[in-house]
Amino acid sequence: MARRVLITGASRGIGRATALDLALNGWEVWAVARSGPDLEGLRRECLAQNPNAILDIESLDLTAADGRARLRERLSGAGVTLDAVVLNAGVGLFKPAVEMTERDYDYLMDVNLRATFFLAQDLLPFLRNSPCPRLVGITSDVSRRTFAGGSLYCMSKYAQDALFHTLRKEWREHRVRVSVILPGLTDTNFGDSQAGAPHKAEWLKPEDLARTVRFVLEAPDHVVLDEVMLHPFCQDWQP
Ligand code: NJP
Repeated sequence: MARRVLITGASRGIGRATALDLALNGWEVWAVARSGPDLEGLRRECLAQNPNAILDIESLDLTAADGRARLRERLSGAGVTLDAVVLNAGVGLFKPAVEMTERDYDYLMDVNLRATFFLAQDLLPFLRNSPCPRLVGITSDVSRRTFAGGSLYCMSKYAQDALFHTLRKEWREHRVRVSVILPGLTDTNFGDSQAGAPHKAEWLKPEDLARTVRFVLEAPDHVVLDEVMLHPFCQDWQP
């Protein structure tokens, strides 16, 4: 039977590539993001490549409690058991800390922290009946380093790292294998940047992350990849 995975932030970038890769490799995918048209485009592309692929889409704002409640109800109503959850949605905002406003703070923390925290709380129970449940957090190499202009973003990624490591301990008794993937520079539209810009030519591609997520999800049952950090070779990573 096909395994079922829910992926957040699936309308573009890393989440989209991951949803497509998993759906084309035999997973049943629930793809979640705000942009309905982008999710429709993802489904069309997926079915064009394999008409038998299963890719459901759910358009909602993860920062809205009623949106998250709708997702919960839809999963409960359909009697869904999930085998994996990939919490990937995230936003970035980069400027000196002294220039950050409370609005900036709320915008970034609402997605990266509040939504990630409450989604984990909402979705982990749907993993309970899976024979080999897995939770994957797409965090960042800035869960382990800081850089000028990245105060709020680095804070949010350090905190996500703490959350996933805590969940690993709390959900061990339910056999949930919790992994974090910590990417370096990746060529997407992240933080309002331009995917495909010339200076990103040597960066990781979303497909590199997609392959990594599948490797983590398809590890033998007795294996958990606690952490996977990956960088483009051009990025000289230092903690
Ligand atoms: O970003 P991007 P990436 N409700 O902007 C969704 C981490 N990372 O793929 O709602 C629901 O292309 C948004 O969908 P939409 C990074 O921190 C990246 O690069 O339609 N969904 C879109 O699908 C993040 O955690 C780099 O706008 C919401 C997705 O999130 C993850 O990788 C380096 C939402 C963002 O797609 C994916 O980033 C690194 C909301 N309120 C870590 N807000 C990098 N790119 O260099 C956003 O170390 N989304």
